[in-house]
Amino acid sequence: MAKIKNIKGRQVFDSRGNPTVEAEIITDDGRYASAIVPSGASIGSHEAFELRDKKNKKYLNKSVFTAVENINEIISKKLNNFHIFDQKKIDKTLIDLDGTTKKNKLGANSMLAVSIAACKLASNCRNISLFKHLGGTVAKRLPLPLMNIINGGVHANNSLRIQEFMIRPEKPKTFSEAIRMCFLVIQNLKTLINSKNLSTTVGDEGGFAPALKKNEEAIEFILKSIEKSGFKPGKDVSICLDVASNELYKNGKYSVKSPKFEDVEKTMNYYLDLTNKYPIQSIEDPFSEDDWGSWDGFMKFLKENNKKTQIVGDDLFVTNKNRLNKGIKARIANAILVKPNQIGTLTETMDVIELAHKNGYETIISHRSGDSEDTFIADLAVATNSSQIKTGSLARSERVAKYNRLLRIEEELGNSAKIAKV
Ligand code: 2PG
Ligand code: MG
Repeated sequence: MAKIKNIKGRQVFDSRGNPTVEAEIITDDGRYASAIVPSGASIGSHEAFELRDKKNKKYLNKSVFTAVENINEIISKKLNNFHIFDQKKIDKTLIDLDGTTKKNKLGANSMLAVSIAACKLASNCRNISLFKHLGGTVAKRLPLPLMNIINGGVHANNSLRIQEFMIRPEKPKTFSEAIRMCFLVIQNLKTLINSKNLSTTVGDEGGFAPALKKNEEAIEFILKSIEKSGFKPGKDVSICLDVASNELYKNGKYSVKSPKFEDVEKTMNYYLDLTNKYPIQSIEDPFSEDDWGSWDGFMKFLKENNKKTQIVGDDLFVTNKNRLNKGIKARIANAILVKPNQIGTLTETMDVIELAHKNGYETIISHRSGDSEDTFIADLAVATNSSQIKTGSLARSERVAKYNRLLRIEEELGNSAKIAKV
């Protein structure tokens, strides 16, 4: 069985041009694999720690040389000779080596790069696809894409309050059909935005970032594009939002509708108005990470109003099993966004997904707004039978790479490929 011979860390760059960590592992029989970790802009305060060099002026304090050194000097020595198939042992050793709850010592960026590279290398050694290595023979279901086609909030240079305006194809027969549907909507959206003399340059996640002010304007644009593509809004293609409301929260109030802060009741009513008026089927982070009372109230409020909206916890749960466990008991959401770098190892990520599925939660595997050519999350989505993947628009290679990987997976699965339903 192949053993780890060497682990090498290096600083590379992400899609925003910021430094990030890459780890490369080599086995004693000469095989190797590498992984690059992503980085967020709207970061939950309960996320695992991302280690950056606070005193490196040459890189505006954004370099990751300490995290790289942790890989080369500490992790590499500790994991030397470990069996490459022993993912759980590798991850547990990383966790113990760090010894802190938030991975403050080694940095979640150094740990995750190694954890994912190990998984990739194990699949190389078995000569099977990553999704099969990780998910076994039952991994046959492609996720529905949640495509972020208009960018706002901290991901764009416009005044849109809501961070992500997404589309989700409903009941496509195949993944390639789902992508074709998104492609059409995006092309029509581009024409429509152009026709209003607005810019079609894109934001951090590849969605357009026109200088719109009101959330409703963005939604109307998307609605028209869905119709222009020959689809029925809500039936063929629905609209999904990531409010990322941590960024819009101050002293118990929210500025979701406009820059003016409003109380929770008004904010809830605003969401209800939006879902009544538009085919919105999913809302992520409608309330801030520690405002659990509002999340709880919102779930009850939606039930009273007969709404079956998917309510997704991102900054709320931060891919953390303890927070998800509490959330399940408190019934404050029905879906979780899964970002491996929020927690720092693959094993912990898999555990969170398992817990979510056991409790009837939908899982949405997600990129970060600063991402890379690494396509690991595409395989992860199939391996874990997750119903959705959120990885930006059909633009910017770091986003498209994940969709292209899923197209290849669908092809590899051939007749046995299925697509998720929600
Ligand atoms: C989010 C993510 C990804 P960021 O809020 O869901 O879209 O953004 O990586 O900036 O946290
Ligand atoms: Mg989010």
